[in-house]
Amino acid sequence: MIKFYHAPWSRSAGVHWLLEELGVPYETEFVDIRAPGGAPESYRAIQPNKKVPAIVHDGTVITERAAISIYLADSFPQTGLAPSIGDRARAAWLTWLVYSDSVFDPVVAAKAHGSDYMGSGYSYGSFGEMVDNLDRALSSRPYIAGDVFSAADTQIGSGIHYAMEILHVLPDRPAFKSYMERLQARPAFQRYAAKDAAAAQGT
Ligand SMILES: N[C@@H](CCC(=O)N[C@@H](CS)C(=O)NCC(=O)O)C(=O)O
Repeated sequence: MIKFYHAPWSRSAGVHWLLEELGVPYETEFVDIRAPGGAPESYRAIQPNKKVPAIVHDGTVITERAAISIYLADSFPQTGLAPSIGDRARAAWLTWLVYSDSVFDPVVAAKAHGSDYMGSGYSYGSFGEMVDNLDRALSSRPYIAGDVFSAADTQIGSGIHYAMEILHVLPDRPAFKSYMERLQARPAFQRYAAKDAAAAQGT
């Protein structure tokens, strides 16, 4: 059984969407990250920084979005959301899946808070470099890692969705808009979004 530690409208969105894409049973445990003082101290036993998401799969804890996404997609190979080990397609898949947290997210967060690349002492590049990299990739193929939808799309797609719709920091490039239209048409995207909206409204 999978237990999913989650907060609606947060960085756990991509994993929530991935769970819906996988179509496997999971149980959601809501974590109140917005409470004064953050999530309860007891949650540190699951996620050492008290952040969402986290997963417990048959007693095994896994944290960090990229790691969770790789773990889940590899654990359910029949869903086709990960190229198999040994397949060269895994190179682009892993690259984008990790880029999402190591470059895209910090660059977007810095932009939303009014700063940009602060020099080579930081591991992520500039906002402009990131946007152009993403634009080149999404202008050349339907999905971020190639011709097939995968767990790299739930990672980067959930980030683009948040950056465009909520933070309004990503430019309205045609490649971003058509990519998001493709992703938002997916029944699993619509299911996770509806569940998050209901949870956020306490219904
Ligand atoms: N590095 C973590 C970051 C997750 C993260 O930033 N989660 C936010 C949700 S938007 C959180 O739980 N924040 C609560 C807090 O910092 O107290 C991951 O990729 O899983």
